[in-house]
Formats: sequence, structure tokens, C-alpha cells
Amino acid sequence: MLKTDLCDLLNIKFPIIQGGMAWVATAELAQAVSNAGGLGVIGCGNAPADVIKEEIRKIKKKTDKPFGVNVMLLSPHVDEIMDMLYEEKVPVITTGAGNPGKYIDRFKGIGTKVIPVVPSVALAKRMEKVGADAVIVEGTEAGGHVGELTTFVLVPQIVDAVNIPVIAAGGIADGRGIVSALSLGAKGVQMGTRFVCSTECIAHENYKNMITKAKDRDAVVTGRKTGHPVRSLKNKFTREFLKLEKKTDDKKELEEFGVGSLKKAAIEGDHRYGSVMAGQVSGLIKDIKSCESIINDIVKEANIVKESLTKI
Ligand code: TUI
Repeated sequence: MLKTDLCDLLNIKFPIIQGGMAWVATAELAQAVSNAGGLGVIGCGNAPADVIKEEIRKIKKKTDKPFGVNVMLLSPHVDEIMDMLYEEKVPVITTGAGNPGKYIDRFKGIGTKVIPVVPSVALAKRMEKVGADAVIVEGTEAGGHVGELTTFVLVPQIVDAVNIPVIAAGGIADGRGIVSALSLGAKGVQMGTRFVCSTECIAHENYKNMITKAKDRDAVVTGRKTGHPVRSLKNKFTREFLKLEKKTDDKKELEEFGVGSLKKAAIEGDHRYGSVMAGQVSGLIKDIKSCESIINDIVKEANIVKESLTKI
């Protein structure tokens, strides 16, 4: 029944991790995923430590299952957040948008598992060397801040290069996706966009509806010139951003254009002028349902797919 080494490492029922997305991955979403047998993850984004500490207190009241916190390493609050996570002895830390090497060692002593997102073989190897417990290999299909390579080519290369468990992310939203990831050698998956379209996610309904209505080519990348490319759904915001990118090389001006845009879309519901960060898999997501249904339906489908493969 879809059990892998990752389930033992993290003490979870299904090898499914929820992406730790800024603004929308609150305790409310994370507890629902953890209670359904996956690993729920609170996203720090650029929030200060006290805001995240409050979310951790909330989730500890709502579940006795393991959960994680995602630390976005470009945040100005990284050091105070890492100190707070140490004090709170959180079960799992995932990281994104940088190299968490210098933080890993201290968490060994308290049993916190540290799982960095890596967009390349080189960084995966470096993370294994400095003691990461697993790596999340995120392809460019993902939403938000993305690398260059696809999940399909990156996962097997990193599986061959390291001995720690690999978790595939980017482009996965159903049972077919999970079985494919496991076929490539991954021990589990991380899904973000699929969990945004859940009843428990606090994202504005305009944001969720834009994902369920999206078509195959709607998730575009802006900000390549800034060095921090971001994938979000096509709208006035992405069109204006791309226009500005043609006009200027000024990184600061381009970065400033994006500031506050995710909150605008995800919380205020401005799906035209805000940044609706979501992955290419948006075109595959057609409904909004509970995290429990999302996970149970995916596991059911994965088992059917597994069964059908034995007949090939
Ligand atoms: O981090 C994400 N997704 C995100 S972060 C975010 S907030 C943001 N907003 C504007 C600009 C930048 C970020 C929205 N979505 N996913 C994980 C991820 N990590 N994707 C890519 C990476 C990554 C990139 C470079 C990880 C490590 C890395 O290392 C560079 C180095 O130091 O070697």
C-alpha cells in the first residue's frame, strides 16, 4: 500500500509531503495533511519567527502526527527562525531557495530531520555530505521559485548520485504522478499546487478557482533576469512583469515589481494584479476537496496504476 523508506524515516503513513508554500501553507492546511497520513508543512515565506511560532503552537494542538516547517532561505528572518525551530523541536524542516548547509548539524542532536529542496545534482551531493536526511528534487514544472531542469530528468540523476532518500516535486498531482516518481527511484513526492486546491487551504477562492480553470500552457515564468525565476499563472501581473523585463535589466526594479504580489493574490484575492504562484500541473487539477480526499484518492489511483503496470 504505497509504503516506502520515507514513511519510516518521517513516521508517516503515506510518502506524500505537502509543499511549504508562503502565505497559504498555514497550520490549518498542514494539520489536515498530517492527520490524513501525509506530512503537513507550515511555510515561513518572509514571515518573522513569532508568527511561525504561533502556527507551530496551533498545529501541535490539532495533531499528534509529525509535521514540518519550510524555511525560505532568502528570508531576512532565517537565523531567528532556525533558533525558534530548534527550541520548538519541530520534527521536520524543509528548506527552499538556497543552501541550508550551515544550519544542519545542530538539528542532529534533537532528531529533527532536515530536507533541503535541490535543483541540481551538485547541490544534492553537497547536502548529502553535510548531513541532510533526504532531498526534495524539484523540477521546473513546480510553482513559485523554480530551477531549470524538469522533474523527469533530474530525479533519476540525483537518485544515482546520492544514497539518501529522494523526494520528487514539480508536476505531480495524482496517482499516476506518484507511481511515475517512484519508478524514477524517488521514495516519495511533494505536492504544492494540488494542496492549494483543498478546502482547508486558506488561499482566497479566486486563487483556487484560477488553478482549477487553468489550461496546460497557463503557468509561466517571470523574473528570469532577477536570478530568482518564479512560476505563476498568466494574468495582468505576469504580462506587465514580462513587458518590464524586456524594457530593463535593472534587477532591483524587477524585484520590486514582485514585492507583495503573492499576498495580493493568495490573501486579498486579486487574481489579476497579484502573483498566482502555481505549477504546470494546474491544468490537471479540476476540483477543490479535503486533504483527506486528495490523499485517499491519490493513494487509491496509485495502487490501480501499480496493478496495471504489472500486466505490461
Ligand atoms: O523555494 C521554492 N519555492 C518558492 S520560494 C518562494 S518566495 C520567493 N519569492 C520571490 C523570489 C524568490 C522566492 C516562492 N516559491 N522552492 C524550492 C526551490 N529551491 N526551488 C529552487 C530552489 C533552490 C534554488 C537554488 C534551492 C537551492 C538553490 O541553491 C543555490 C545555491 O546556493 O547553490
